[in-house]
Amino acid sequence: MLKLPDNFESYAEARKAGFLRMKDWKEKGGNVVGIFCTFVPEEILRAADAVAAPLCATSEEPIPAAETKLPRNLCPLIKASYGFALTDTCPYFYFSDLIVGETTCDGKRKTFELMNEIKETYVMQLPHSRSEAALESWKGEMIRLKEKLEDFYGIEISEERIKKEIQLRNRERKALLGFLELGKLNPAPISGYELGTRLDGLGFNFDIEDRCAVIEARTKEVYEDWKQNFEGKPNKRPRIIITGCPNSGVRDKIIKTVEELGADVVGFDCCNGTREKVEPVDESMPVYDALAKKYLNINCSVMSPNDSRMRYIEEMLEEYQADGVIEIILQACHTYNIESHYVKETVTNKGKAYLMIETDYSQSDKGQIGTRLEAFLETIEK
Ligand code: BJ8
Repeated sequence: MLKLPDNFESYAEARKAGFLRMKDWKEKGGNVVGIFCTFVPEEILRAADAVAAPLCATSEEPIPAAETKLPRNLCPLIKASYGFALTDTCPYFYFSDLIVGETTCDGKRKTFELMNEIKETYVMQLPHSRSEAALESWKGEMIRLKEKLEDFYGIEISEERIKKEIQLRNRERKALLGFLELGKLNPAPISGYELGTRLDGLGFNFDIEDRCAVIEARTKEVYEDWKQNFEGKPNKRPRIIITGCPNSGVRDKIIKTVEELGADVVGFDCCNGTREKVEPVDESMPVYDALAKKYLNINCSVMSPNDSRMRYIEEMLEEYQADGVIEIILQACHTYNIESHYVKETVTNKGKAYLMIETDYSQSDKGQIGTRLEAFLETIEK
């Protein structure tokens, strides 16, 4: 595994550091909206002077509590997130004034009903296709979210303000993409473990300008190091792309293990990767049309059909010079699980190796996953 820098901040450390920033923000009277998904347009939340608190949980700790109300055979991300809310043990949930959910998968959609009993949970009605009618309806959802926030906070949100936030978030997307696309360099200049951890950690820094400065500095540092020490050197390590469900809760079990076994994770087709960042919001369009268009194009498997994800994976295989794809499915995530049929087809048609791992947040399958990863990497000849 490529070496981590001395000042590397783990995900847990970044999450903890964010608690203090959020406490400070709340004490100054700041607004906080909790979210679970990249389909929720942060630009509108920010235009309501609210910071978006990421609530997708990555720990198995609150799952037993969640299972007192939710079925056991449910996605661990949903159970863990709900478990934190139920046990009141997540400071980000605690500090949230309002939760904004979305109708992505059935599990989340129904859990939001239960969550609403704990804290007000407003649900955006996401259409599951990209037709003209869906776009129109999703635009209506953008406007309704703005009206909800105006009503909830007793404020007015202008289109000018939303425009400003669109520009700022586009700048952030560019900076984050620049960092993630370091993975296109060959040999790999940075471990995939660091790429993913840093990206998730940034979500707990609520100052977008600062997020950009931090990530641009690290991008520059890594690139310069690569120019000096790696450029032109032969690469014997398999280059792997990760796709599928959000992987923060299984990063140590899968991504770290892949890299310790001698491969490099170079790209991420997932929400804590490039998925939401590849398409900026069109700054020349009226704001609600632009936001609806951008946010309906996110390649999540809840969309049907979702051919654009397959096209993106094909592009990634080329651009990242990948040898194989590992698809991570969180237990009981039916949309990704079913769509994995097409992902496998897309990857193997290009002559690349494919492995699907279905798992949860427990450690019980760690050994078995290690064995499967080892066998998978042996099939890739370099
Ligand atoms: S845009 S990936 S963050 S929905 S919660 S769908 S893993 S069963 S998280 Fe997601 Fe938004 Fe899509 Fe991204 Fe499956 Fe679990 Fe549902 Fe999940």
